[in-house]
Amino acid sequence: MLERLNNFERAINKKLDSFLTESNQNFEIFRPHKLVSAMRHAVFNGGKRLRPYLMVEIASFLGANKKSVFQTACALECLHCYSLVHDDLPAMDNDDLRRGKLTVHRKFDEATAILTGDALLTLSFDLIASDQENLNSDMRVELTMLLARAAGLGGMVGGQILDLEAEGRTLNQNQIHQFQSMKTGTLIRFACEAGAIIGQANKNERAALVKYGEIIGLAFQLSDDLLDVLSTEENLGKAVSKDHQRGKKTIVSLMKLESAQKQMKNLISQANDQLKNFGERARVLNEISQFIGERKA
Ligand code: GRG
Repeated sequence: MLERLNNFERAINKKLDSFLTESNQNFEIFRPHKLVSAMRHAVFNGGKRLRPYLMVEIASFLGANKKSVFQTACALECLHCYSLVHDDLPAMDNDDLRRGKLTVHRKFDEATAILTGDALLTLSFDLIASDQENLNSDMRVELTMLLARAAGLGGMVGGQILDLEAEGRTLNQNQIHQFQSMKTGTLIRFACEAGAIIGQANKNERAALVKYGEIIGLAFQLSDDLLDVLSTEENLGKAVSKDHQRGKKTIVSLMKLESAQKQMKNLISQANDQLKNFGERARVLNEISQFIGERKA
């Protein structure tokens, strides 16, 4: 799995590289060198590319040509990278390191980091809406709307503000699940749904893949919370124990470590249950859920 993810990383990086250049596109006036450098710093710093990988694998096991998914997959990765740049800002998590490298506001400055996030977010919508191999305009409109809903007010951005508001307050497991599925889960769910749309899944297949995405989104967040407690700065490439220090609410802060690890096993098995009707075709998705359950970084 790791080797395939690494191969995928090389392929998607090549495509991302083609979009993050200083050459103007139609209707643009000029691309400032500093902004392009900061965007490239935010994007090319060793991210796992898990969300685009999920999207491409789902669409391709459903029969789509992998190449026809790459631009939408890049759009999602640009949006994910924007969220990390803004999350690291002094007004939010105030982190110096991301993926073992200086965060954008530490390498450049705060204003540049804000604008880098803004430009990655708008580039994401540019990529998803503009012409793409084998994607008709109806598909592109649906993908654009779903990405906006996943990333915005009632999705990732909404989840982020609920998370900030939760610091130092007492929340139950359902409340934590709600903001975590908004903050982290929506982009993972989108990766799966977009793969289903591009692969022209039928109604039942699409529903199962969306459910799979929701469950692995929760598992991914739980693994992130577990790593914050169990891993080291060297392994993760960012500061650890930050959740506890800031009074952040996580499932791990509510229960014993062993219960959280048990919950992780349950989530992985529930995720895999969604794949039963796909048979051998979905084997790579079983491997992805396993990878999330056992990930070390
Ligand atoms: C600032 C609008 C705004 C939103 C921020 C994504 C997010 C919302 C906050 C990040 C906080 C965080 C660490 C959440 C845990 C899950 C997560 C998104 C981890 C990072 O994703 P990975 O591990 O990162 O896929 P790489 O570096 O591999 O791309």
